[in-house]
Amino acid sequence: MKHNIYNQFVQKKHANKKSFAVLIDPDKVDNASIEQLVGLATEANVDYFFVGGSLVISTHLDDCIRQIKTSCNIPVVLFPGSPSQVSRYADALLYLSLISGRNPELLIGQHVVSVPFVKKSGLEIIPTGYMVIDGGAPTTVSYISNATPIPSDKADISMCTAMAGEMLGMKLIYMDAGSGAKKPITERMIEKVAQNIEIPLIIGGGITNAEKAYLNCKAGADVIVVGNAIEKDPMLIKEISTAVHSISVKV
Ligand code: 1GP
Repeated sequence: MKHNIYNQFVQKKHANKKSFAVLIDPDKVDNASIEQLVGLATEANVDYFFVGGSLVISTHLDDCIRQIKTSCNIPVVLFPGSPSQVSRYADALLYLSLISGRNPELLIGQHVVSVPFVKKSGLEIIPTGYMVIDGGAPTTVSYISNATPIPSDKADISMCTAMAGEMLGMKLIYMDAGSGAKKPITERMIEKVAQNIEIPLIIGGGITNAEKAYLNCKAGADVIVVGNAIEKDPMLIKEISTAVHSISVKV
């Protein structure tokens, strides 16, 4: 089934429908755990699987995605930490530009090198302004990106960064405290960013319970991404999904 993922993001935003994405790190799954995740996610009406990681060591990305695609209709969106994490079996690719950093390689350099391969993949490409926010401890993304994260209490910097990203043509903003962050992004920062951009806003990093996911949505997040907490307790999928989907009217 062909999905138009970006249109879905936009339409849901206009309808104030929140989405929940389960992040799968290919290094941390095998056939059995994918089967379990797919079963739980289907039952809980999860909106998307995001697949990727800041550093992926294993080489079974294609196989992971094919397994997901053959067992459910949940769209698979690539969230790549590097150009090597592109698979034509997915539905869409978040084409990330690290707009919070000042590392030209991650703003444009790697894109120039990878673009012929990305184009050939036939994937739906979604230009995404990626912003790393300080999560209280060095995370893989902060180390690998060699870029300073935005301080967690500097909501104005995040707001202006997201606004600049939108004006430069980004179609999505993804604010990430990093996988396993000790401190997830504050509602204050989310609110400030959400009130000043029109494009959909994805929030992830260190979200470990349904309440936090709910509060993030209330503050203006359109898509909530959870990876680590679900790896530890896959049963959280149902709780978080219910919380995210419980918000459907504008407040
Ligand atoms: C990380 O936003 C994602 O890039 C999700 O983070 O693994 O902490 O849920 P967690």
